[in-house]
Amino acid sequence: MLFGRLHKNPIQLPVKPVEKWVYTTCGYCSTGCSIEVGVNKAGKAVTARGVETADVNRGKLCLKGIYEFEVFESKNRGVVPLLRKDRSDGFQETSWDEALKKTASEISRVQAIYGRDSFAIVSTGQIYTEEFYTLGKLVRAVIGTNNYDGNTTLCMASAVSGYKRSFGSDGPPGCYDDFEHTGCLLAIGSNLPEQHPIIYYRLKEAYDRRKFPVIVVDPRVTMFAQLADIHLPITPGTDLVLLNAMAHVIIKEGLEDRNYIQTHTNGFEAFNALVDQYSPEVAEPICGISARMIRKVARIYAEAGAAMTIWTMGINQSTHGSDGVVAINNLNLITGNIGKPGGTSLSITGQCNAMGTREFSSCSGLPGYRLLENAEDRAFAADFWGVDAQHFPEKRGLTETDIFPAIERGEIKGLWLIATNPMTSMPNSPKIRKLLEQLEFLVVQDAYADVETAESAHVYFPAALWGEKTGVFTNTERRVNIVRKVVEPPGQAKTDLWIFSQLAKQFERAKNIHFSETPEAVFDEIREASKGRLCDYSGMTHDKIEASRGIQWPCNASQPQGSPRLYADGRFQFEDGKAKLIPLPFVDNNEVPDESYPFWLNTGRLVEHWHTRTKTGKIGNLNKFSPTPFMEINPRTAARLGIQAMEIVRVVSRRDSALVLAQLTERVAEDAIFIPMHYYNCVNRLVLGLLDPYSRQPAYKQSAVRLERVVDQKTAAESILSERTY
Ligand SMILES: Nc1nc2c(c(=O)[nH]1)N[C@H]1C(S)=C(S)[C@@H](COP(=O)(O)OP(=O)(O)OC[C@H]3O[C@@H](n4cnc5c(=O)[nH]c(N)nc54)[C@H](O)[C@@H]3O)O[C@H]1N2
Ligand SMILES: Nc1nc2c(c(=O)[nH]1)N[C@H]1C(S)=C(S)[C@@H](COP(=O)(O)OP(=O)(O)OC[C@H]3O[C@@H](n4cnc5c(=O)[nH]c(N)nc54)[C@H](O)[C@@H]3O)O[C@H]1N2
Ligand code: SF4
Ligand SMILES: [Mo]
Repeated sequence: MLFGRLHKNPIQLPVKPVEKWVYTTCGYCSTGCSIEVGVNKAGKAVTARGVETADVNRGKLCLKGIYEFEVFESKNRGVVPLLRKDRSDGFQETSWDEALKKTASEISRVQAIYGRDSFAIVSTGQIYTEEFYTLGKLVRAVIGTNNYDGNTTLCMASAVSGYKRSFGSDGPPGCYDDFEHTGCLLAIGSNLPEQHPIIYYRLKEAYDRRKFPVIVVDPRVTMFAQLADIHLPITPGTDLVLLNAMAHVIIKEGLEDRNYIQTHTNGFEAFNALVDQYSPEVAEPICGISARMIRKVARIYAEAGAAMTIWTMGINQSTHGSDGVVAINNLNLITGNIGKPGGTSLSITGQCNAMGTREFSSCSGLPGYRLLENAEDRAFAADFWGVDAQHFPEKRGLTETDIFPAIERGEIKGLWLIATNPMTSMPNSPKIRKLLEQLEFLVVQDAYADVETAESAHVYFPAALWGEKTGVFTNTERRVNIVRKVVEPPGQAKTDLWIFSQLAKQFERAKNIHFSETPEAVFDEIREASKGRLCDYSGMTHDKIEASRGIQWPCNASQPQGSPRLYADGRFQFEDGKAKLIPLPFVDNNEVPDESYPFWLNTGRLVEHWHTRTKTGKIGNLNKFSPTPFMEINPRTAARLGIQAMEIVRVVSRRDSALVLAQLTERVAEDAIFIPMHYYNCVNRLVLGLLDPYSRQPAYKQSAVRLERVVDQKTAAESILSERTY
């Protein structure tokens, strides 16, 4: 039963004549559903279905996956490379050769004048792993800038940082099968039914069979909260205090797993001394959850036999994002819940291939979870690529969120954006536009020519999209799955892989470095580079992946079918094999509501839309559900302020203001509003986006705003409609 309905009424696509079914993996979220796209005699994608034999989705798809084949026909795709001398000129169509030459010469020019790190690159979590690997080689071995990052800093950086601090390496240890074995599921800041509908379906299947407590921690009464056994409507930004208090109760009541702590962890004494200060009575006024309830959930968790925690952006996008992840790991380490069936810390990943970029893009290091900080790792990559190890920096450069301030300071003069749209997704968006305009050279590589960033670009590279090329994605549970090419890219659009390998040819210093040009050949390099690493792909091939409907790494000679879990033997990635228990004092540094800005502004997602809507905004079957920016507001708050349902309201923060429709709903508390992130020139005008000190991820979920009624509704409506409404 999905979403609590007794009789499901699944979406039925009209039956169309299909010549062949092509196996792919969904290119939206990181659930990793297998899709077969039906192609007709004319080579056109006409329908789609979930793959019954795929363990992840077992024939199911959410509405984004069902309609994904419609992206091939969506409007405003980039079909020809574009070039302009300066921003006052219009774009001219150009050849690939010219566009690549111009880009390479501008990169070289900027680096020659201002130094090699003055050219920055920001990529994505949404291209294939083969493409990431090739980009990494181009950046680290050829271009040489250290200011190279991905939009994953906006997304999974806190999870990565937290895993590294606790376990010595990135890599989610659990899997979806853990739902089948768990005795308790704690979900923090994750709206699974809307954002990962098919992971939710897997959870619900297990839950319906075996009823176990599901506890949801979210300030908002999400669909997940409504379906939970216990909902903890936490005060925004205080999850760390709740987690410390749960550990406090567990240790005070002797419910911890002493044996596991002694054998597999370091740091218990200092950790215990810290959580000792966080009694449920101390926590109650900070996180707004009663001491009685904190004791109750701590006991349920510790006594469950096997218990697991999942989390997403409610934890990661916070000033204590990385600490929140470490606190979740602490909780699971003291209860012996890592690497065992049903006992795990499973971050629910965001984008379809946010995992692949972490593994092989060399964004924050070198391929295969290797580190720039480690001489042996640098030597390996140098040897593998045929460059001098001296060429590599000895520590990682700036993250995306530090690259923009560096543009403002004049340290970065050129930028290459690949499959990401910071004009809509970064906090403080009006400032982002100014900074893009300040660059001497901006190149935008995107599947859509109408992406907002292209307005400020000097060069635009039209990219092939999901399903117009072959390659692999890694999902939330470390499962590598393949997307086969379904249709040809439109016009002159080229795969990201082609663009990277052709751009490499423009540089003299790439002459002696080999760039493989087919996804299969790149995959072979990845297999080789990953041998013996935690993210070992050496036992996989494209065909084997398709036949298995995805394989979970590590996959090698001793684990040829892959590995469902990490750390089952309790050996972690630190030198001595032990995990770390880390004391985490709570620092309250958020922007919080006050007299002038009395409401919490919470932001996030809707099931029907994908991020900045470059894709879903153009698919009628998705966009029709919410074509216009809106906020969720509590009906009592609305009544108090005289706001009617569907009235346009001005939301004002210390940064800027935005116009939204009012949707009256009990999903939000009386002192909070929620605005989806999907609309251009909307919520990210308002968000402060303080950064987590470890991960540099922005706190998108906590800002303070006030609400102003708008007298002239007609002009306000025109203003909203003048924005990108698609
Ligand atoms: N339909 C759809 N699905 C998607 C995406 C999409 O754009 N559309 N994007 C994908 C990506 S990249 C990501 S990262 C994931 C995100 O997936 P989720 O993180 O599940 O989605 P969000 O809506 O960003 O935020 C989740 C919840 O965090 C809660 N929250 C806010 N503040 C706090 C807090 O202080 N504490 C706690 N505990 N919770 C808080 C919010 O109320 C919200 O319900 O979704 C992926 N799936
Ligand atoms: N207020 C607020 N802001 C947020 C968030 C939030 O919760 N609240 N969440 C943050 C998070 S978790 C994320 S992940 C970011 C996402 O932010 P972005 O990455 O900026 O958003 P997308 O719309 O996914 O941008 C992807 C771009 O890649 C293009 N594209 C798609 N496929 C391909 C391809 O194969 N090749 C190329 N070259 N281009 C392609 C698309 O057209 C699109 O322009 O937003 C962040 N911003
Ligand atoms: S749950 Fe995620 S991966 Fe599965 S069909 Fe929906 S968007 Fe695609
Ligand atoms: Mo994300």
